[in-house]
Amino acid sequence: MPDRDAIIIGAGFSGLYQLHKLRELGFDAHVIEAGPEVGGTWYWNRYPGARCDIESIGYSYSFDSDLQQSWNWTERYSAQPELLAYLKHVADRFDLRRDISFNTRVASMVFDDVSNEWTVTTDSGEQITARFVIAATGCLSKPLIPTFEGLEDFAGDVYWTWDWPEEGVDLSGKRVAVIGTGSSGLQTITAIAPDVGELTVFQRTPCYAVPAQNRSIVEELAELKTHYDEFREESRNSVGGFPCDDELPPFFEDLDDAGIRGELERRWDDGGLCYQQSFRDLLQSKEANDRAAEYARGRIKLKVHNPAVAEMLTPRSYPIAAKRMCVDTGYYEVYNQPNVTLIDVNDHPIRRMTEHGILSGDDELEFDVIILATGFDAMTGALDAIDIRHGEQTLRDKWADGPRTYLGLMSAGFPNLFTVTGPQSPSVLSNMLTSIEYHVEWISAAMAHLRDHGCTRIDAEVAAEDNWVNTTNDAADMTLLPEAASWYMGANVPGKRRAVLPFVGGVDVYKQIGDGIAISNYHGFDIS
Ligand code: FAD
Ligand code: N01
Repeated sequence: MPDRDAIIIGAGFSGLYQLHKLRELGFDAHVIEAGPEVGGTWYWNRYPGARCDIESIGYSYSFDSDLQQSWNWTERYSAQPELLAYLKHVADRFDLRRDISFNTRVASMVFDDVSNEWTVTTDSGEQITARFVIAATGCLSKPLIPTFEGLEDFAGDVYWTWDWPEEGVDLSGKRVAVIGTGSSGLQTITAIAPDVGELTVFQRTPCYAVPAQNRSIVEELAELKTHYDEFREESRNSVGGFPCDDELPPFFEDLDDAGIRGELERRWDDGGLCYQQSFRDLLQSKEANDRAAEYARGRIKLKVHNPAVAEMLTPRSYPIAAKRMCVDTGYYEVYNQPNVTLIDVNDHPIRRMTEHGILSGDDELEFDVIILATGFDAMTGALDAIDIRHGEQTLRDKWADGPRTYLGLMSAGFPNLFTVTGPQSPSVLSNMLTSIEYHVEWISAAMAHLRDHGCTRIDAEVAAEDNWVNTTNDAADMTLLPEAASWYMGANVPGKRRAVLPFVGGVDVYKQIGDGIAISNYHGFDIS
């Protein structure tokens, strides 16, 4: 008998719920977490200004009505301390900590065909056997550390957004450089701009940022809670895992020019990522996309006083929403401050770091602090970092030309290994909480199904996987996503094979497929 029914890797939103769910079903499960605390994303990303960009009432667990009713979100978009407090509360409320090993990293795991067990080895050399392993390792948990020459020569302080010092950093009056203008950079820049002495932002590609229109929801929360069940049901059956008036017509159908503009204006002013669902075919139709992009560019221009800076901040090289959109709370206005400078690294490349700062083009710029907000090896990075083996095959080798999965839940040839929000599932194209809960529940039901039928092994069939990979790639090719060098495509990681990593068909469609497969006795899975 294995030591455990299941080892779960990671104690973020996914791993915590997975542990709770398996316990509820009577499985003996244990979590291994590299960090010293629960929270995953919300433990590691403690940088100033970090907050979610899906509304808190949706970016939270739905599985327990009492939890949902008793927790009081204070803002439309919660800040990192509140999200971490929530995850700590969940861990305590459901007594999860006693089954979590902290400060422990899974280094390798190997599957035994005779016993149908995984042997999991940690970075301290400890070995644990388990019937199942559930990788709840996160889509955005493996940081991308660019190799800036001379970084070690820099005499000032270097901070990474994904591992910000817990005690905080006093940046007041300092000369600060920020590299990266994705969501993390944008939130950091906005939060620190009022305090720093001088701020220099190094931008490679401008983002499209919609206003958050963040606000206190203390007054409206009681009313929101009365509709929670309907709201969650709508979320599960929506395109993006969060209701956004999904029934909108495709571009041009029923809408004249004024109607199109009105729709864009309404969504922009309402704030948040629903802007990218202004038209159902915004990611398919170039014309629809151009209209939404042009409108966004116009709104950006209105916020920035200096036309040359406004132009630098205006994205033109890729379709809107083909890179993850950002949600801002005063980002563009930062560039109206006299102590803030924007540098386009395409015109002034970062040649190297020096003792005093950064050699930017031909100029050495002096800084006290450099902040790196350079992103993640998304979706496959955390799994690639583990040596996952079955016989002669490693998952890393199998995925060298791009991930191959069935439903983003399993990869053929690696039995009894499930991935929560794995590649080729909606994951990062959705409200992750909706997708996480769906996967945790699907995996748990599959494990119970095996147990109820006296089975000990489940694997994806190669033919089913090939079919799913082709379906997801074909669907992605019909979108504009491949036109952007984004992390959705793996394009931000040097040497990584470009492939659209998430499933683009929507949470609602994916759920119908996943439910259908489960009901049909796990069609496409080999169970014995
Ligand atoms: P994570 O939270 O990433 O947790 C994975 C855990 O696994 C980590 O704690 C990690 O230490 C651990 N781990 C990884 N490898 C190993 C190993 N080998 N051994 C042991 N432990 C390991 N999504 C949204 O939908 N809305 C948002 O607003 C949103 N905001 C975000 C903001 C930031 C700053 C970032 C980085 C991401 C954001 N995301 C958002 C995506 C976010 O990652 C998910 O919403 C969600 O938090 C993922 O939870 P998870 O448990 O799957 O993974
Ligand atoms: O990472 P990113 P992130 N020289 O990859 C630049 C979620 N999230 O951590 O675009 C110069 O988006 C890079 O440039 P380019 C969300 O899903 C959510 O910000 O590759 N620049 C880019 O500007 C998000 O999408 C929130 O040309 C370099 C930036 O660094 C995902 O996490 C908050 C460089 C990286 O941006 C990742 O976001 C935070 C180099 N060598 C994160 N290398 C919310 O708001 C990279 N860059 C909820």
